[in-house]
Amino acid sequence: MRIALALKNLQWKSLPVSLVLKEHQQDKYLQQNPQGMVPTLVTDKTSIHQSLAIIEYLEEQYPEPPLLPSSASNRAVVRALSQIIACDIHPLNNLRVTQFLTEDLGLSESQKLVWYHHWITEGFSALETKLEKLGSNGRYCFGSTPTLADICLIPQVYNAQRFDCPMDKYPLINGIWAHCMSKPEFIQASPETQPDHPANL
Ligand SMILES: N[C@@H](CCC(=O)N[C@@H](CS)C(=O)NCC(=O)O)C(=O)O
Repeated sequence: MRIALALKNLQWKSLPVSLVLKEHQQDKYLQQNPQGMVPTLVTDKTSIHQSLAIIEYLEEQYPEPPLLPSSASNRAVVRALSQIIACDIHPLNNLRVTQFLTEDLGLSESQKLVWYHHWITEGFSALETKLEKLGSNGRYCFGSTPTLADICLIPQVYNAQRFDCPMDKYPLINGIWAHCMSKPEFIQASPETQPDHPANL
């Protein structure tokens, strides 16, 4: 969501919700988002959760610069790349899932990492092959400008690096990461530049 807001050059205010302090599970936030997950976008007209829904809303409300291609078939390609990440990788490695593995099912930290790496490897391998087939230029997932797919990919690479996932088999994904992370919109959306990041408190 932060990357989309930055790419569209929109003004917004951060209201941090700490996952570490479990603020996302407290009544105040649950009233805003009963699912208890971040992010939530609150505007003067509406309150929206689910990142893909938020970004599609921003795309419709603020079409420039576009985050989806102009043809229906290419839009479907970009949405498919995005959903590999947002629907099939990220949910499996989310905090509540990994906490369930360790706290409820009794897995060790190293077993949790095996799980984490497995789903990243599976998803990124498929994504890398798909990018190859699409003729990705290794700068963005699709075409020559950032799209919804890059917006989904960059935070997932960040997570993979954070959990020491082997990344050497994905030259295109690594190239896209390096290129996007040289852009101010991606840098200003990164966790390290947020006001509630531990380094900034
Ligand atoms: N499908 C949701 C997932 C949101 C999500 O997983 N948010 C994470 C942080 S990146 C979260 O709130 N996790 C809390 C938890 O797992 O308990 C979306 O795309 O917005």
